[in-house]
Amino acid sequence: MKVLVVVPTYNEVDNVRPLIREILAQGETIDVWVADDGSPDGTGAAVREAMAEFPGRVELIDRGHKGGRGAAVLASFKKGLADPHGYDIFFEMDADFSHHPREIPKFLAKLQTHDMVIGSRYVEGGSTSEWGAARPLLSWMANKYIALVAGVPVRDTTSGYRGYRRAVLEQCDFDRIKIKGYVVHGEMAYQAWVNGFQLGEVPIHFKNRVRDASKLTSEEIYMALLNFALLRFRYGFRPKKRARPAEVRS
Ligand SMILES: Nc1nc2c(ncn2[C@@H]2O[C@H](COP(=O)(O)OP(=O)(O)OP(=O)(O)O)[C@@H](O)[C@H]2O)c(=O)[nH]1
Ligand SMILES: [Mg+2]
Repeated sequence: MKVLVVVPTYNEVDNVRPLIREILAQGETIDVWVADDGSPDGTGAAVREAMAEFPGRVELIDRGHKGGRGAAVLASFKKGLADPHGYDIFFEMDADFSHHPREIPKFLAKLQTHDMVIGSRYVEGGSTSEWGAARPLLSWMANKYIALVAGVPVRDTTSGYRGYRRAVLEQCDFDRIKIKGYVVHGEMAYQAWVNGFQLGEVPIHFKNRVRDASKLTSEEIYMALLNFALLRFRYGFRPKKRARPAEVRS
């Protein structure tokens, strides 16, 4: 089973190499693509060093200018689907160790019976750390809101740590995803669900890096709330019928 882990980066020079090492240590059939938006801190150069350290297992997708996490990941998935390696499983995860690579085997186990697996802070065993009061509340409320207006049967729709079977991404209509902020995660999950795929969650520990303030603007928040409310009308209310996933060969 060939696995591709996509890591979006913007100014992650200190994290990216240690992260690549930890991801590759999770299995011999795992490759890593770093989708960097021309980070001024030299993240790209650090990735090139990792490419020399692990020949054939690491790629740099240099996108040149800052275009947002979501856009970088979607572009990498498109490229990954067309890649001759024929990847069976795709992951996305943050570069700042908020998402720890040691959780990857747990995702892979669940992907034996599910099409898309979300690393969840809000299922039993999941947790977060180092957060102030505002952000966990905002995140929790956002997830409750999404559950209410969109009805996707997962607890942590906004989590950016996830694994997809190839078929889920092949069916995904990337070009319909217009807003490239934090709603990308909700919209991808909605598309997977409406396309009839089996969604699952594994508990993760989300370790937040210490930062002064939330980078979300109020405009981004309003646009996200509106977009979630429209998902049902844009994509339909009910999942298509689809045969249950076959066991993936390992
Ligand atoms: N390619 C790309 N990656 C990005 C961009 N913005 C953020 N990222 C990456 O996306 C991931 C999540 O971004 P973070 O900055 O950690 O966002 P956050 O977790 O909400 O905020 P923090 O509290 O700062 O950690 C990290 O790996 C970032 O390097 C971007 O514009 N382009
Ligand atoms: Mg982060």
